[in-house]
Amino acid sequence: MENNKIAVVMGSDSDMDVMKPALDILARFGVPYEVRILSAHRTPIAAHQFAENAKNAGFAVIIAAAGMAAHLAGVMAAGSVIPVVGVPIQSGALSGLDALLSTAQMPPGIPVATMGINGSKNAALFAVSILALSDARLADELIKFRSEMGESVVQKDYLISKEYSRYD
Ligand code: RP5
Repeated sequence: MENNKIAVVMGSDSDMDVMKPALDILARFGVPYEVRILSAHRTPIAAHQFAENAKNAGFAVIIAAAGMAAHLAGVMAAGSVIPVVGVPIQSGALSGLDALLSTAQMPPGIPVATMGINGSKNAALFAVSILALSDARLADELIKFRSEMGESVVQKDYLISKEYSRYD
């Protein structure tokens, strides 16, 4: 089976708003994806089974988002050898620092590519860049995406500079 799908898993439906930018990016690049709520703590067996089956199910990358004591990305990485991209979610008393450290500080041997807090857009772009290694269309689309982003910054630079610069 061709592994061309992205799994977007999150610990709670309360993470969904933060994860929507990831889905927008995957849709923009025409990448198929499946969205699941799986919790390392509340549904640990389902989470582990998903990870174990991910490669056979045709997934190329798992994006895993969770807040607080965030172990979901680690569980995904423990259960599968496909790349796992972690998104620490800003929630609870520590506002995401807890999730950032829980997601990033994996023991040697079981890596998680950890994005910034709430970095769902970058997670999707990172996943697309992995797919683009063996997909020329996606590689071209990524170059186009960056070029458009650069052009929009040039445009903003021009407008902001014109409006706010003073030389007297
Ligand atoms: C984590 O706990 C989830 O990923 C979520 O970010 C956080 C809070 O979950 P809820 O209590 O809102 O379901 O497992």
